[in-house]
Amino acid sequence: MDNNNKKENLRLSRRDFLKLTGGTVAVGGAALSGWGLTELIVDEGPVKSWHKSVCRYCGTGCGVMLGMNKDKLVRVRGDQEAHNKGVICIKGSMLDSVMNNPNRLKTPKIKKNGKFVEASWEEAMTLMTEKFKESLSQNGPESIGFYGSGQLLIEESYTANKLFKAGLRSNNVDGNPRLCMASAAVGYTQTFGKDEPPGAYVDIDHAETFFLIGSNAYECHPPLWERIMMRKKANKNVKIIVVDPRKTKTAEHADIYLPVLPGKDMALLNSMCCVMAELNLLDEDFISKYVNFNDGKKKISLEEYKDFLKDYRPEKVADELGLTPREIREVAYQFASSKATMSLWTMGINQRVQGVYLNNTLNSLHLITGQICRPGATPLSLTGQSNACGGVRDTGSLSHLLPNGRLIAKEPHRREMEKLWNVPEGTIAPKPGFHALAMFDEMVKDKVKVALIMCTNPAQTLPNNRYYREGMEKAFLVVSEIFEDTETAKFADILLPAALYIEKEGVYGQTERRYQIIEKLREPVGEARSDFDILVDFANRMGQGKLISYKTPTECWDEYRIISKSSKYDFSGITRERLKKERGIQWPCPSVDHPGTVRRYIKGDPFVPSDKKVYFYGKPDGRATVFARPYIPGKENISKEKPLFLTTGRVISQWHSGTMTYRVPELKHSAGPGRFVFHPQDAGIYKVKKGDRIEVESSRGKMEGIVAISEHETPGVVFAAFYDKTFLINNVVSDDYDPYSKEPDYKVTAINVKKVNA
Ligand SMILES: Nc1nc2c(c(=O)[nH]1)N[C@H]1C(S)=C(S)[C@@H](COP(=O)(O)OP(=O)(O)OC[C@H]3O[C@@H](n4cnc5c(=O)[nH]c(N)nc54)[C@H](O)[C@@H]3O)O[C@H]1N2
Ligand SMILES: Nc1nc2c(c(=O)[nH]1)N[C@H]1C(S)=C(S)[C@@H](COP(=O)(O)OP(=O)(O)OC[C@H]3O[C@@H](n4cnc5c(=O)[nH]c(N)nc54)[C@H](O)[C@@H]3O)O[C@H]1N2
Ligand code: SF4
Ligand SMILES: [Mo]
Repeated sequence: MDNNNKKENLRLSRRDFLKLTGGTVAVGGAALSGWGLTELIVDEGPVKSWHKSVCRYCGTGCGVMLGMNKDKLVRVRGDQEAHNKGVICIKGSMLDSVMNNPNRLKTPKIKKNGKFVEASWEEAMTLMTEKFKESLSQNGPESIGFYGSGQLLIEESYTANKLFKAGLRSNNVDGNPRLCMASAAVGYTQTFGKDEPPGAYVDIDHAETFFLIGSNAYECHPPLWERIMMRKKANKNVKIIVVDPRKTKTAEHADIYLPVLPGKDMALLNSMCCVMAELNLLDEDFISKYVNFNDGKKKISLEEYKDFLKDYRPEKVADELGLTPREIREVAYQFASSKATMSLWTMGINQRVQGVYLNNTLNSLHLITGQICRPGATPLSLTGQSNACGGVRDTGSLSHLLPNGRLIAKEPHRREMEKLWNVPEGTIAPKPGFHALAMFDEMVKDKVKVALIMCTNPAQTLPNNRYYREGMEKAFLVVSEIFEDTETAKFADILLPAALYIEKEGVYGQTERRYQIIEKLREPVGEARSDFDILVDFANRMGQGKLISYKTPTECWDEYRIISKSSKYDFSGITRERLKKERGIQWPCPSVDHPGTVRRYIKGDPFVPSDKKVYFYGKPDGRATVFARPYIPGKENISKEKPLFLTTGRVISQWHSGTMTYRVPELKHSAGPGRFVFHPQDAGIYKVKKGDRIEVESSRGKMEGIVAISEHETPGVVFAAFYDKTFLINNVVSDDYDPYSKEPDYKVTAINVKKVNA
């Protein structure tokens, strides 16, 4: 901990911080020194004790040191001994402000005649139980649902999943990772036979080419961006390629920037593969040993795959992409010929109607060039939420999944889980439940009648929002929240006050298969309870006390840890004791003396036979699959009537629906209110200027908002973030989704704009 205490005597008040930065976003990869600053700005009194923890927010999963003064969080700084080496971002550094907010929801509330009335836990839980029981007996298990979150702890998601699927016999368990990681998860599973990435963050320190596509890492994964910048500083051969319609802060630092038009990346990736084949840049040795080709229905040969690629010659697709053939060739050559290429992508790829195909093809680029299974050479899908990987993907808390990569639809998988959970054969229903959008759609259609919503704010974050709100209005909703004034809380029939972050204990799993623990450092505010305690109590009241027999997160972890033994996720060696001591451990980790696995599918991975260098053990023959995936234009395309693309996303200082970060004055000030952001050229064409009020119309509806202008945007593309609840951009965002992952496309909506007369 010595390292962590070095800077203790340097302090800056928040006011000083704002003065210094002019209130704007100050921190980012461009200013390497900026990171030091974030360690200094939090000062709420003397620290009595330091505790290692994990940041609450994003999938980077930064290790943080929390300075406590009795039960008050007074200081946050990056943990020098964690993978992020002390670097954290502006949101993480201000966690104390959220923890110390006085306006938390402190008691349960029940809606009576349209108004919330304070209630006891007993009253709230009794009513909740009655409603679920009534719906189950009158309308069956399809009429109830659980809508969870990649921000719940592993023990919480695991418990909800087990309770609903093996106890209440409803597979209607889904959550916000469906809006976020589903395409990456399905993409990995199809390519490698198993979800979760083969590589790790440490590959950043070895890569020579970074291929960032649909990722604004500068704003959304700042410490990883910082790490990329450090790598570039250390090695002059390092090249950064960024593919993004918007000239983001990430794109600004690229060596090669491809401003591709929204929605068309499939043509680009196939074109890159085509160039690689034409220029003999394929790694035929790697291919012959470890790769199969498939057209989606059957195995094909390498020659047939090459034939498929011929339609994507750069000259054929460049116009459609808004690029030149030369740019495509340059990027393909750089990707294939560099010593080690690492791809990083996020929502610009996952949240797309072709999200799974895009993920498949990104994996394929690595497989056909042999840019995989070596230090620095790997595909790495960056995770969004702090616990989307560990909490939801790994525990199988989505409507089609069971724990550790098992599928509801596969009978042997159901039988296995029934044995492990000690429930009679046939308990788990064979039909997958409703995915996120379908669950709310079925509320509109009155099929799903009662649901528990935990740690997520769908009334603000679902696309085509007005439609799904109809369902929230109709159904009986129990909402577990930390604040009362969220958009979703408005639709609650019962509001349950949830404990937040260090008011409870549990495990988070981030992007690189690393599990880390958050320990409880103070009591919940008011009468708030952890989501874990709420779920265990609910299970008992529903007569499922035998199934959910554990009482503490530790007991739950031990059950789940042992269950993992019979899967290729095996993390049975990651005990609570180790988590408390170590800075996270990467699975597979089959025994307590195992150090964890940094890179999968190569020597050192416990599942790779000792006589093999590379082995894709998710597949029966040990070979990964390269799919020939066509580019299919989406329905949301520009036309005379809708001449602009709307794309949506994030800014560095705000977290999703803003319920936490928009309450922190410095972060609110830094982001400003939600706006439609135009490129100056479009502002000229559409005759709008900063501050104008406009109406935006899409296929899903209309909304009004204020104009901002920025050189970071691209002509033809309007950007909007979704943190401001007074600017509900999801009212106009399309809810078209990928047919395989069911992940909605928040990135491509065709719109027209009209000035509103004052
Ligand atoms: N500051 C901050 N950080 C966060 C979060 C947050 O709320 N705030 N949330 C976390 C979560 S849950 C997530 S999922 C991640 C998201 O992290 P990112 O995916 O990096 O963030 P986004 O802003 O959603 O979108 C990324 C980029 O995709 C680009 N894009 C849009 N359309 C296309 C396209 O057709 N093709 C390509 N190639 N690119 C396109 C956008 O211009 C944008 O720059 O961030 C995590 N980190
Ligand atoms: N337009 C547009 N919309 C998007 C996206 C986009 O790119 N564009 N991205 C999508 C993606 S990738 C994501 S991940 C989603 C995120 O969407 P959401 O999950 O809906 O957004 P959050 O604001 O993270 O919601 C978390 C909620 O949980 C509450 N909360 C915090 N901690 C706790 C806790 O410990 N327990 C409980 N019970 N509650 C707690 C918070 O107050 C907040 O209301 O948004 C999606 N929506
Ligand atoms: S990058 Fe993500 S995990 Fe790290 S401090 Fe920022 S919000 Fe927290
Ligand atoms: Mo996300």
